Amino acid sequence: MKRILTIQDISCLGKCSITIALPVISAMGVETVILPTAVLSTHTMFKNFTFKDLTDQLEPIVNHWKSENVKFDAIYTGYLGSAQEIEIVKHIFEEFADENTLKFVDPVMADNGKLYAGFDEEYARLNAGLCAVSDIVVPNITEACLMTGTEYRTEYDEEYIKSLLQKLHHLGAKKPVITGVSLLPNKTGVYGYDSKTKEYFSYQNDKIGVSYHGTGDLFSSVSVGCMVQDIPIDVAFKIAADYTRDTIKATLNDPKKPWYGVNFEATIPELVESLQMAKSQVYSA
Ligand code: PXL
Repeated sequence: MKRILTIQDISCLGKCSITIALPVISAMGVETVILPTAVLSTHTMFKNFTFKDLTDQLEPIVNHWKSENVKFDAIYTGYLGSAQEIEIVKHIFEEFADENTLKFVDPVMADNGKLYAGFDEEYARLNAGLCAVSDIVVPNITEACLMTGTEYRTEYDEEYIKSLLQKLHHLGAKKPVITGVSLLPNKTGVYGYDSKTKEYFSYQNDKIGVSYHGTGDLFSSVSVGCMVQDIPIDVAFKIAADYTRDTIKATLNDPKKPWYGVNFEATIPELVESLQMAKSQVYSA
């Protein structure tokens, strides 16, 4: 069985970060080891959330794992609570990742042109340093702009996205992939660059026109859960994008939906089915 280490916060209520990564990646048949960066009562879109920083716990925890000789097939990072944690995560990459370990970085810090509560420009600069040592980095447009010092635009064309990807690549990212890219009025998806083949790739599907917290975490969890099982990157992103879209649709159909997250629990069977289908195609190819 493959094993992923995910490093992000526990938002006790809110359906994001570890409360998405753990159930989703486990349901995909992959062991999920967690390293919590902070414990919050809720995610930061609620008012009056509590925040317990766990920076001082990270090193003792990973040192214990080191003494147990634990290895990971992938390390997936999401919301990190402090600037210092970014530096510790870089050190964890050095200690635990070899050429077979996928380093998947989701530089969660901003959306819609704005940083999330608690983050500043310096944090964005340090996150750029983490992306530099990643294999795959999946910022949204806001995060890509912040890390590359580019002006954020709501109206853009393909050239703008390509130049963001090139800037991310120049930072050091091997495969930068920008999420939430909408090049046609009713479409949204991912646009990436593979520095090995020097090729761009994109996958667009229907735009639903509502945004929910946690959908980025859902997308990243599914993508890394597929990739670690040797599903080709383009298929992995398609499965993740389709699953995220279908989950938003299912949530919209629920009259009792919570405002703070999506009903991913209801669509896990569909995810497992598309994963099985992709695996049978990979293995029979
Ligand atoms: O879904 C990203 C995320 C993760 N963790 C915390 C957040 C957010 C987004 O708002 O607040 C604590």
